[in-house]
Amino acid sequence: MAKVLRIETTPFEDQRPGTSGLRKKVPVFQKRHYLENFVQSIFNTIGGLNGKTIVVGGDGRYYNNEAIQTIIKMSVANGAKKIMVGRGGLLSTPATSHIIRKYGLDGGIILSASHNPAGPEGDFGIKFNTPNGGPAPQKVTDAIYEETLKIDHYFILDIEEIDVSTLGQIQVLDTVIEVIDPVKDYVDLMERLFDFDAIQDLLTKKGFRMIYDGMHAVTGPYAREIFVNRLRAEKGCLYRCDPLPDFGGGHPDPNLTYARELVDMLYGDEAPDFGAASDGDGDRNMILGRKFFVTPSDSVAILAANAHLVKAYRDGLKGVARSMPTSMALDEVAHDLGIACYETPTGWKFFGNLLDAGKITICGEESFGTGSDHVREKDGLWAILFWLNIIAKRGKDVREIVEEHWRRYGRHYYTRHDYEDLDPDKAHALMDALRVRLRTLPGTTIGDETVESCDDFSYTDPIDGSRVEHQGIRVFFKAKGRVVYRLSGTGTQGATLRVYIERPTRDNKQLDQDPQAFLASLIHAASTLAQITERTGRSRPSVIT
Ligand code: VG1
Ligand code: CO
Repeated sequence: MAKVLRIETTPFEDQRPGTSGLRKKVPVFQKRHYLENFVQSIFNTIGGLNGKTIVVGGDGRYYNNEAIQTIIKMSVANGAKKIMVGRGGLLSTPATSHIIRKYGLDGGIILSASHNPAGPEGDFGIKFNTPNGGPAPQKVTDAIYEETLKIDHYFILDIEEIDVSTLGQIQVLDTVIEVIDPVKDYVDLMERLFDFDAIQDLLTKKGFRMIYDGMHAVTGPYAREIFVNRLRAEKGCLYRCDPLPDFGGGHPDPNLTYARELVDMLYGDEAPDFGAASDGDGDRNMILGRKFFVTPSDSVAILAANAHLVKAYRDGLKGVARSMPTSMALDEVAHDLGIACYETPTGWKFFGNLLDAGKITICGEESFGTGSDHVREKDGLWAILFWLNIIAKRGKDVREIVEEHWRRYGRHYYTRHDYEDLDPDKAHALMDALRVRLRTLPGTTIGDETVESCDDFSYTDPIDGSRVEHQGIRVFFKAKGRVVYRLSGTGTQGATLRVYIERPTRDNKQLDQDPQAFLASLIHAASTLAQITERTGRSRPSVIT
């Protein structure tokens, strides 16, 4: 007979959630009481779990199974009415968001460190989503953190492993544990949003060839159901679609650096027409055409401009939003459509209120994240289906669609330079030094670039009035162009400095340049202004996207 145990514990000082939940190395999560303290702190913050229903699932990475068992046992011990679990402990981030909304749950726990590498020495993460299906807003994550600093006990069940490999319900004490199909509800939703007949036509009849890279992460089974079972594409379109606990040793981040094999296929001889990838937990996407890469900032703008072609959005968009460092390509489209474009801090949690209030329909981030009001997370496969839907309706290829867009709205050249694994003290000192100089920077000239204005981005949520500060330093240049500096809030090792560089042009003769070359003088100004080499010892970024 299962018995509820009350376990005495002491707080950990380092459980403050970052941009997207709590992320740490696996050995940190394996410390005695570490995961339990955080989970109990979530439960305490939402007023206990008594009589409530939540969902739990993860991206299948190393330690997923152990964590799922712990969370189930703690949910029962805390008196949950029901806990839904993705079969095998798997659920993509957007699918979890959908499940919370569809079944009107009290929340959900997502186990993932997204695109960070996995394995015994890799990363693990945990995130709480609220009843709207979205990541907990700042005031909730702050409250969870406060709770972790005072926690002195938690509840857990003394019971053997619970089988989560077969669909069905089991009753333990007052709680129903229901193992659900992680794929079906989500794919049904996609089928309602998009024109599957038109996409099937594209994928089967017209000799169009696509390839989808699951990066050995959570989306493999979703992609198989969508592309092969429902859309009848050939099985060969699925690449790395079997989830592995270490993601095959890879870094499941869909970008030009970490999805190298896919990029090589799309740039090789006999390249397919369309290539796409998603990240560890299925919320990011990368879109490629034949010998062509679509920047995420362009992608969200193009989806917005073509949304009327898609079933779910044919009546128009209420508004759009982008994170502050995302390029202003989306603003051009919003302007043209006569709708609002909101600028939020980095992190999906800031879109939640705007979506809930019906202010926006589509939103996105430069970090390969795009989504809409269909869920409250960014959604990789959704973005990919959206692109396929547009291609099917317009009968043009990726390159043509993007180039036409540039001719109409101008092109926003864009790049992000990341300096990873920096000494945190040095990285903070660099940001502090910039902050101190904010008043004196305007007028400064570096090479061809002169600073016009600059600020430290703060944001007041238009719906609930909550305010956050220090969300990144923005520097605007006289010759149109912008550089943004911020420190990452998702890493687990050292600090990562992100430098975002953007310059728009409406000159039709300038549309086919290499972004690094086009942006060279701004890139130079960006690194000189912040004294990146002197302060970090790095002469070049570790990753360029
Ligand atoms: C990064 C991205 C941000 C994204 C976040 C979570 O955060 O820049 O845009 O929302 O990751 O994405 P940061 O703080 O490291 O810059 V995911 O797919 O890791 O949940
Ligand atoms: Co992710």
